[in-house]
Amino acid sequence: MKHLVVLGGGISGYGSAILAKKEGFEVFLSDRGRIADRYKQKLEEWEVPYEEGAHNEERILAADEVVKSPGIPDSAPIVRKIRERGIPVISEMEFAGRYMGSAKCICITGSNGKTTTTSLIYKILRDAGLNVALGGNIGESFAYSVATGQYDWYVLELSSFQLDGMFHFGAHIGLLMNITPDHLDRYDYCFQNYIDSKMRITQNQGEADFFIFSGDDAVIGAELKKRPLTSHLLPFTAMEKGSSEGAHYDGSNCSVKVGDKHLTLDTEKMQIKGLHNCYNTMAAAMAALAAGIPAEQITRSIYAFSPVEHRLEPVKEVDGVLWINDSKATNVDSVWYALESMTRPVVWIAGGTDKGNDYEPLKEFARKKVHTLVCMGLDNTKLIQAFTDVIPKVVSTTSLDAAMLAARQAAQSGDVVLLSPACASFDLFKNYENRGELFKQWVVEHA
Ligand code: UMA
Ligand code: ADP
Repeated sequence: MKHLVVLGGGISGYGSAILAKKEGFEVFLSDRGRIADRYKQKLEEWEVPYEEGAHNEERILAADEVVKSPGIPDSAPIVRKIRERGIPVISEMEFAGRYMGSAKCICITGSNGKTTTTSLIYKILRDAGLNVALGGNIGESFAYSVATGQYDWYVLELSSFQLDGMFHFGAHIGLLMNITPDHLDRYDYCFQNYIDSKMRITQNQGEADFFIFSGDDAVIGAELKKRPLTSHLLPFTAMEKGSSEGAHYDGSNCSVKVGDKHLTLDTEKMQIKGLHNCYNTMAAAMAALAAGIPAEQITRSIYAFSPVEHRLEPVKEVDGVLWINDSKATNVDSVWYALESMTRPVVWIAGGTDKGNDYEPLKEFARKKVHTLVCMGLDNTKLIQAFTDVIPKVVSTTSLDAAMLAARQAAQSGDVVLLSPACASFDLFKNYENRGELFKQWVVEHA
């Protein structure tokens, strides 16, 4: 019997362990930290042996293969030792992909826009009555869905960490939204390493497969020149209208064409706003056309799709001031698109744990659209330095309460108060969800 070790007992690890058990492996799960009670309960139900609090090297190094959770870096000592022994290390996607039968995968990656595009594609397929599961970097794990259900389609959001351990797995429909620097700490601070990881979305794709990508992204354009692809290429653009197939946004409508099927979307009728959401929608529409969904059904689902929580989510309009929660904007690029989409004067709440941000690209929109910047973080020095001569009023605060009071005081009727931090949340909050939830709660209770 093949001996499989699963490293990490989070959502990815427990799903992989259960799938391995179901497929008849002798499986052992090891977590260096604590495993949540709900996952332990599942492991016990499925009679999967596990350990927590340490990695038992002897037991782990006896594995034939290791499935590594995406959050565990290659630099972790245990991973180095596994590799030194020549034991293959794969990702949950690679593992689960072996057991999904004849199901087809739509896989979405990119630095920004993954969750929005994944959720939209999932909605379109589900509305159309397809037998579809959602997974990957969102919701339940892919492995758990493969172990416990039988689906015809999987819509999978893939992080670069999940792509890294993929070797034979191929997406029938692969989407690459954009590539901007992120997670560089996991890629030896080398942008090209991160780019190479993202480009793995195209691996193992053949003539029957589709590759949907941003035709406006210079990084992707340069990569495509380096590698000839045999899949059906479908770019989405807002700049120049390129090939006859693909999608184009002309400032008011999105026209989408895949083979002989096409549709046109009126962006006024869409609930998700801004240029970035036009990109996301064009990509999703092409994926759905490639999956064989009729154009009218796609259009209907798109118009009915509302923003995913914490992504430019309108919370409430109070005394003419609209409060918007964009807590998931944890990098400069996502804030660029948030500011781009603003049509009213802005009070901007930003700050948190800096990820080595360069704020230069935001200055033009900040100058034109923002009258007050409320910095919300333990160390606001960098934001204050960047925007003092750009935005008329810059206020420094070190708590959510103080930031919200300052924003309320600064906002005039007709304004927007936008939480779009450009930073991670860990200085003041548990995570970006916690930051967004507290923001919304404050608006409801005090705005
Ligand atoms: N651990 C060890 N040994 C180590 C280091 C960690 O055992 O040396 C253990 C930890 O104690 C912990 C477990 O590994 O219990 C955590 O594994 P994990 O960080 O991979 O977390 P999971 O709960 O399994 O969730 C992962 C993804 N997390 C990360 O990539 C950080 C989830 O993405 C994903 O949804 C899930 O697998 C299912 O595939 C989350 C995420 O933050 C949403 N993703 C990043 C992002 O979106 O920016 C990439
Ligand atoms: P991801 O899953 O890749 O983090 P999300 O859909 O969760 O992407 O969006 C994360 C942040 O990026 C949000 O602030 C959102 O408004 C912004 N965003 C969404 N789509 C795009 C895009 N195509 N390009 C740039 N920013 C985007």
